[in-house]
Amino acid sequence: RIGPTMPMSSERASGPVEAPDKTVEEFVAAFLNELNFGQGVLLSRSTINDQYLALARTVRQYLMAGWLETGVQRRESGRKTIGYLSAEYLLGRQLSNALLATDLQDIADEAMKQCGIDIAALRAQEIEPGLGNGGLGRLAACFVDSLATMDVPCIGYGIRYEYGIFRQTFEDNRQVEVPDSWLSLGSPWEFPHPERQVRVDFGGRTETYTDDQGRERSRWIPDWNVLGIPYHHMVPGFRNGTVNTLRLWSAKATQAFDLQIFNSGDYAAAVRAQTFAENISKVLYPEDSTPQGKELRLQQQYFFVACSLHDFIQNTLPQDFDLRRLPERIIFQLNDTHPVIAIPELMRILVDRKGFDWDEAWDITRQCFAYTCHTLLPEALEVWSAELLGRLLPRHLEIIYRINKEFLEEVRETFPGDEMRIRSMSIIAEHPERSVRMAYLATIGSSKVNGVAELHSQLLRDKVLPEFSQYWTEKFTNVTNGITPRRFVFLANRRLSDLITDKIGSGWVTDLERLRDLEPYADDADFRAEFAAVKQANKERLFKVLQARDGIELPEHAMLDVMVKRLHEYKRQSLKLLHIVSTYESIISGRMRAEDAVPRTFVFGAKAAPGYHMAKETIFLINSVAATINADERVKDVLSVAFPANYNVTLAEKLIPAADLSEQISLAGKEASGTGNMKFALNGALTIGTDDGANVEIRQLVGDDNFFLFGMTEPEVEQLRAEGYQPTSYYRSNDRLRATIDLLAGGHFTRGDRAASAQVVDNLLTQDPFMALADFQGYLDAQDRVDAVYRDTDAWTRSAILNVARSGFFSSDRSMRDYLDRIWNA
Ligand code: Z2T
Repeated sequence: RIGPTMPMSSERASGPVEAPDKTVEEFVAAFLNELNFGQGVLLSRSTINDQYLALARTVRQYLMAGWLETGVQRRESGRKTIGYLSAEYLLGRQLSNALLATDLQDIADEAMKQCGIDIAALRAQEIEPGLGNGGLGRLAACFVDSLATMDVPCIGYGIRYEYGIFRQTFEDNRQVEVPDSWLSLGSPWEFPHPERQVRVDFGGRTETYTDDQGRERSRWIPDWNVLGIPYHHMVPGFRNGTVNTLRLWSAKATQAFDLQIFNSGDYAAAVRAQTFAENISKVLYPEDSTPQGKELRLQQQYFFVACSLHDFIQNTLPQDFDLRRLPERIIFQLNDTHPVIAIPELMRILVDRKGFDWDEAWDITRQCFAYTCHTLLPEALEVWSAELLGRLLPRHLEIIYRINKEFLEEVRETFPGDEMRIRSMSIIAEHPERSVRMAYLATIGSSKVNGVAELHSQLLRDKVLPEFSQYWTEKFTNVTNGITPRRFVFLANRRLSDLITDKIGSGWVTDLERLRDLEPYADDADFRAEFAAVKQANKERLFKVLQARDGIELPEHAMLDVMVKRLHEYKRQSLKLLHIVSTYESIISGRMRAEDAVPRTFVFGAKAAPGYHMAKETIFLINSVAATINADERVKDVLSVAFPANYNVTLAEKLIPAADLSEQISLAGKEASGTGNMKFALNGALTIGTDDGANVEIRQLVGDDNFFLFGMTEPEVEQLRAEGYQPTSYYRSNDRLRATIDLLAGGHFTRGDRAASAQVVDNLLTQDPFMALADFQGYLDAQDRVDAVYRDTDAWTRSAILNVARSGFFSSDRSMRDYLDRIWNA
């Protein structure tokens, strides 16, 4: 068919907003209309990208009425809104999710077929918005999905980075980063609203003055500013008509800013100044959980927080709203400390701009915030130097000092003379330089503080914020993370979804605990066969993807053993590598016959922060080991190692449903929660894991028989550390470990170049900060247990089914219920 076709009827354009009918005919008509009138091309002349954009805009039409209607309802109802403040949203592709939410998948398939288009090619055209690093950003995306599905009012606030997380490529086995220009081919999912721009001030100084009532007050005289332009994204609920909003801010130079320099005649400087302002939302910082303390990052944080607070107070509340009642209308959830500058910002708005007394403003402010901590690593706790904060946000620093002074006075009343305690609770650290501890500010300025898994919340209370948890026992709580079953089961694993729905109906998609009803089928041989066939089909689908995407060829029948997550020493990809090399060494040394090994395919997916040297060396070594093993005839089809580049949400959706074994092997006490672990369990992989993060809860739920536990517990880690950990003693006393490390160190995987593997190996032997060597033997033993169960196909499949049936708890819908009940009072 060749367009153009009739435009949409004119009644529709002027009457209430209506979606096209959910028929193939109307879908085709709307699509051609978008192609012709939106994209300005004929079908016969259109590129795949034209077609993708037109399809996206067509699906958008089906969401529009719900979006506008949700907006009206939200304004009229006066219900409390969740303002989710997050510097990251790792959304994944939008097209498939929107088709799923609107239940248009089959109609769109058929409509495209009628236009002679392969819809799969259009889906593949979308560059996923990678506006996050990993777990924290993906969690934010799952949470907004759940809130829309539960019809809870939520605005997700964040930053519209022009470049998201870098695209990873490999050159000579080393990671090379390529900028992710996700907007370059058009961005059909966003709605720019330049008319709703917000001005954000920076720099300058403060001065004191006396107000009309004779009170001493402070005012901020900033010296530069930028504009924030909001871009709205739809967040569709699952087939419920609700569409919430994600509001991402983009920085633009203000006219005042460039004109000033422009008038001085220096045109080049004026243009430079513009770039300077627009740099603020240019690029996502690629460090997962180890912030770099860069000035631009603080600018990003304040930029999006200032825009968001202003937006909510000025544009979302009714005119003349009494701000004393603000806590009835909003709760700002702080996704880690990245948005914590919102606390002094709200104080500034209330005190400096709205004329509130300090005490009343403070009372309001604390009720409007709740803080989620996502880490235990001391190096990941954000601290800003007072010098930098004072230079960029002088009034905010002043406010922070006052918050601190009044808080410490209060503590002094409870604990007179306990100056040690006072110092340890101060927001301000004095060494090595005067600085602001953002987690303390967050804790003091929030009504609730939560960790992200039971163990993590416990350690947060006991180890990270012990004085605070004693002082405010009620303030601390846990909400275990979750994942959206829509994207990570229903969308990613259609085959499994159909099998489940066939047995227990489709209610599980929005009520995941219903998966319990699958338990009896674990003992049903026919069901097990079907379940195993689904897994096999998912593997074949994955292998096709890896073949097309990376040219990787994998054997059809091998256990698929997967470790996908950011590259971090605490996550211990190096321990996984030791296991692989050890198995390989056993075979090539003749200690084990290849025929006796359970065939395994190991898959890694991991990005390293560009400045994280040891992580990049580990990537190099994994790639080197992979190349050597894959080329070695002695282990052909018994051991294979694949490391597809650029692991992201899109690849996760293919990889996770295909996995047999999920690797969750962090050193106990280091992984706050993990969420990949939940995705694997819900897709029928068994976990080999330590007693860490949400692994603890997964094991409790699925049962010890269906989980391969190994390694030290957190108290054992502490004890070993206290005794003085010596990795070489493990190397000396364990023959397997020694043979493994010697093979790695001897240049076998690096064409005889011993130096090439030396950094990772020496780090393990001399520092081993995350005690991989101490857990090595336990890990191998657990892997032997994995092999034994895997040989018994029925036993394995039975366990896999039970993992699915018992993991309903890990729905992010449940996480949202918990936040609503325990934190938001909404
Ligand atoms: C992050 O992804 C996580 C924690 C951070 O601490 C920062 C980032 Cl970017 C500051 C991860 C945790 O490592 C992971 O255990 C957890 O599951 C995830 O956040 C979501 O809570």
